[in-house]
Amino acid sequence: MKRNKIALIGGGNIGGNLAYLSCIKELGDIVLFDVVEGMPQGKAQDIMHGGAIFNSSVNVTGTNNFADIAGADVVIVTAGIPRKPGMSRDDLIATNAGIMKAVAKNIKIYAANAFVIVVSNPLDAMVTLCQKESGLAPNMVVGMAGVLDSGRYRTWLAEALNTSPASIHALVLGGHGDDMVPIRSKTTVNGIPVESLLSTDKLDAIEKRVCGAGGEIVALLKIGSAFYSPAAAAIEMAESYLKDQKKVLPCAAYLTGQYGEEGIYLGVPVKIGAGGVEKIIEIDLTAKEKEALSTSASRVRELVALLPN
Ligand code: TXD
Repeated sequence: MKRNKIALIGGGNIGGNLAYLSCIKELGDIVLFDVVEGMPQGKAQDIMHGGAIFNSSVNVTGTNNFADIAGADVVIVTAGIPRKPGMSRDDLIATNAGIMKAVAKNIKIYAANAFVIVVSNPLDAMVTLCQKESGLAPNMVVGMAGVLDSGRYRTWLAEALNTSPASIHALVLGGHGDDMVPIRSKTTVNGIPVESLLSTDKLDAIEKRVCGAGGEIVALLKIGSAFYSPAAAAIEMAESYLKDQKKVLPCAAYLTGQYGEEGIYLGVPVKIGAGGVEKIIEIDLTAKEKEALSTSASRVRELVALLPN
C-alpha cells in the first residue's frame, strides 16, 4: 500500500505547523513548498529531526520547485500574506489573489487528483479562486475556516462552563469574517443545549469574542496571525479525507442551492471522506440564524466580486 503524499503550499507559520503535525501523526510523506529559497528545506530537516524523536517514519522534504508536489493526495494551501494589526482579512485580497492564481494553475498541472484544502485569507474568496483557476471539481476543493472558528467557540464555552472542550459540540457557519455565524441552537454539551446552561448575555459575549478571535490574536502578536489552531483545523480535515473517516465538519464548500445559496463557497456542515466533500448537510436553523447566514453569504458574494479578473 503506497504511502499518502501531502503537499503543503506555503512553508510559513501555518505551513510549518502543518508539516510538523502531519509528521508526528504519520499522515504521509510531506513536501513543503515555498518561494523563499532554503526556508522550506531548513524547516523540513528540523521537522524530520523532531519526527525521529517521536519515532515517526514519514519523509519530509522542503523544496522551491513546484514540480515536487507531483501526485500529491492532499494539497493544503497557506501561500499568501497574513494580516497586520488594523487590517481586515479583506485587505489581503489583491496580494493573495495573485499568489493563489499562480498556485492554482500549478496544482492543475502537478496534482489535479488531489483533495485541496485552502487556508489563505480572505478564505472565502481564496477558495473560490483556487477552485476556478485549478479547474478541480468543487467537491475536491474546500476552505478551512469553520473547524477553526468552532474550535474557538468550544474553547470559550468550555472556560465559561468549567468543562472539557471534548464534551462541547459547537458549530460556526457562514463566511470567515466578522459576520461568521455561531449556531447557538445546535451547540451542546453532550446533547445539553448551551442555552439551558448559560445566560443569553454570556452567550452573546462569547459569540462576539469568537467572531473577533482572529483579530484579537493579530493585535496581541503584532506580527502575523494565528497559526497553531489553523494548522490543527486543516489537519482535522485532511485526516478525514486520507483515512476516509467521513467526519461531519463545518467547512467552506461550494453550494448548489443548499441553504438557499447557489454558486458560492460558504461555511456549512459537510461530510469529508475519500470522495472529498461527499455530502453537504442541511440543518434546521432558527429564523435569526437563517437571516445571519444569508447576510454572511451576501458578504461573501461582495468579497468574491472584488477578485481581480
Ligand atoms: O482560518 C483561516 N483560514 C485563517 C487563514 C486563519 C489564520 C491565518 N489565515 C491565513 O493563512 C493568513 O491570513 C495568510 O493568508 C495564510 C498564511 O498564514 P501564515 O501565518 O502561515 O503566513 P506566513 O507565515 O506569512 O506564511 C505564508 C507563506 C510565506 O512563507 C510565503 O513565503 C509563502 O506563504 N508564499 C508562497 N508560497 C508558495 N507560493 C507562493 N507564490 C507564495 N507566496 C508567498
